[in-house]
Amino acid sequence: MTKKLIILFVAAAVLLIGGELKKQAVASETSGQEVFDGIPEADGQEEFVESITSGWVYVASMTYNRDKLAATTGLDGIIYAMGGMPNSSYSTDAFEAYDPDTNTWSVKSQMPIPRNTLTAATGPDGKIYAIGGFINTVPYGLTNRVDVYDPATDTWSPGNPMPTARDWPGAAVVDGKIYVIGGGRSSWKGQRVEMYDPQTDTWSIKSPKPSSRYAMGVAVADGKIYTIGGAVVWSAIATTTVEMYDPQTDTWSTKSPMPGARYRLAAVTGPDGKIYAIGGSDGGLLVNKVQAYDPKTDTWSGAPYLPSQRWDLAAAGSLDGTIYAIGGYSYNPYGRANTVLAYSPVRVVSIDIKPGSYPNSINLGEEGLLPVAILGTQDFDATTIDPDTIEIGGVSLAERGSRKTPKLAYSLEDVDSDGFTDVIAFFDVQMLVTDGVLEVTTTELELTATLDDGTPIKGTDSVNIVN
Ligand SMILES: [Ca+2]
Ligand SMILES: [Ca+2]
Repeated sequence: MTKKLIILFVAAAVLLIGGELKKQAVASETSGQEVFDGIPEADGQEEFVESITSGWVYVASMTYNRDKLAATTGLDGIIYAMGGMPNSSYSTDAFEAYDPDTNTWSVKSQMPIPRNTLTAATGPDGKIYAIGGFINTVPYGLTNRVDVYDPATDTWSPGNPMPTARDWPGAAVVDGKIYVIGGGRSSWKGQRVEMYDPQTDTWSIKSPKPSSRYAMGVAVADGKIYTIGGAVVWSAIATTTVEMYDPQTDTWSTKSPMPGARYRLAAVTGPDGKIYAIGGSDGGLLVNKVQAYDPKTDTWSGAPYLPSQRWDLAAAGSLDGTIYAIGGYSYNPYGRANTVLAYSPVRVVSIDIKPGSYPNSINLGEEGLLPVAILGTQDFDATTIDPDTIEIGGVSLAERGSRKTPKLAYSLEDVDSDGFTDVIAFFDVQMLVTDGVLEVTTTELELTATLDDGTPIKGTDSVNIVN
């Protein structure tokens, strides 16, 4: 990926939009809700940020514009977006579902009560939990309310409320339990961890988070919960803090800080196991920053930036590994957004089924191995592919050698003589047929694998089934 250094002249940006922002801040204050919601004065300093050429694309927009919403992915891969604010004074009960396969949003039964700065989680039963937040109507204020949506019936029912009323919390699900972390408007609430067990319909209080924060990014990787950034409670002072919660031991530990403080951001785990921290504010200005945290190495790396600044957004991932930045308050177009951006951390590479020949004819009855070349290029070192992870439709590499000491069937060679080493992977044709990957109607195969550094790759090529 090409790295490009862009220089943001923040002072100029403030001159262009400062007037609008001040208006926004005043409106928020007069609503009586978000006394810290005004965007702090910029310091006028130039800021230098490193950005990677954007890999984000706009997908279908929601029906309703809003910020301070929540989103979660259902067990069936449908992404649900709920609540938030369509303007600076009121909340919305809007509830919409996105199907990544068809790239369509559909409006579902509205939430029982409009609210914003809530959080959301998907239970092990496939139900969608809308948790906490702020209600602008009656009963006004922070809420401990939990509403439960059943996708099977498109209906809401009241859930067991959480012990502590909080806005701006984060939620995560591990082993079928829902953890609600931080938020609220007092120091102890910002450290609060409460766990809901849907099986017993009970809440329990867990070890407090070391630092008190709200408006963090929260995501799960490998059974641990990561809380990223956020602000010191009731201060709007953004932080770089990363703290990890281990539900098995009920303990917290501090991890490598995010490069640059941010709050009112969103976080979601990608198919590469990295947690993407998206947008938010550095405490002075909205940012379009996206950075990736690798829990395996406790390190941060760059990721494609959003096309424009955005905060109070929601994020969710689809089953195919695409991550989505949903709604929020955006600089372009300016205001509360219904727009949705998608990014796939999966790297697309070139493959050649039956290297050097075409049209890649396969007889479904043939015994033997199907060779597939994964082609190296100047930008892609094919020798960094982990052979254990190479698959087509869930079928791994064939094995060769003795039964006692089988080896995965692959070789390294420059099959297309372009000077870059390629991986030739061999698959058992009958295994592909048995597993339903190869059928009479198959016209294309997709190969997937993972590089040594965890980056997922995929490539597709056509096949011609002959009988
Ligand atoms: Ca070929
Ligand atoms: Ca080559």
